[in-house]
Amino acid sequence: MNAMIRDRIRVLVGDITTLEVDAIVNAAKPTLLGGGGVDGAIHKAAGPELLEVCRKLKGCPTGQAKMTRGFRLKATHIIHTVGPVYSGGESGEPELLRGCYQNSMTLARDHQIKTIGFPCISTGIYGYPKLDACNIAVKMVINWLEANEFPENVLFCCFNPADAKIYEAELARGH
Ligand code: AR6
Repeated sequence: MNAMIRDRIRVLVGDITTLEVDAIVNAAKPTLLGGGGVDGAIHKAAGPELLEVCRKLKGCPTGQAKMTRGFRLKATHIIHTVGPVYSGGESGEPELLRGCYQNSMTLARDHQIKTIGFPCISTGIYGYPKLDACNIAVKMVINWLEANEFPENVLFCCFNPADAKIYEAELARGH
């Protein structure tokens, strides 16, 4: 990875609902009707209008992504993507997780989003091993940024310092 690409990627520790960016990504469930983890936090912070709009989306298949406004969030948009439930890694989980990043980045590019913030999709309730998930996220994002002008910047918003260390180490490896 060259320095220009590395400059477009940041690793943060914090609550993704507080980010003032063009889009944050939600690690949602297929119904898109809210849940626990980051999904619950985003729905709580965005307010009840988000749930109303999500009902009209009629769900989202695993690995795909759909976009809404951010409502009461500081983020302008929310990209809702559904990560795979990890069940050993032999059931297409890597491809599906890659799809989450790819389809989120595609939506961001198509809406000329400058800055997008990702949580560590699937690595909480869905049980994806953190290092493997990080490897997929970082590789996909680097490849994307090498080929696309938008989004200009990508934030990996980790909920705790241990997760951020995994991302920093993976980025330092360069790919
Ligand atoms: N900001 C940033 N990251 C967060 C936050 C937050 N406010 N809260 C949690 N995380 P998870 P999944 C991190 O479980 O594994 C929901 O019920 C968390 O530490 O939220 O994709 C949905 O409705 C972890 O690193 O999502 C689905 O049913 C990461 O976010 C299911 O959980 C993802 O953890 C999705 O499971």
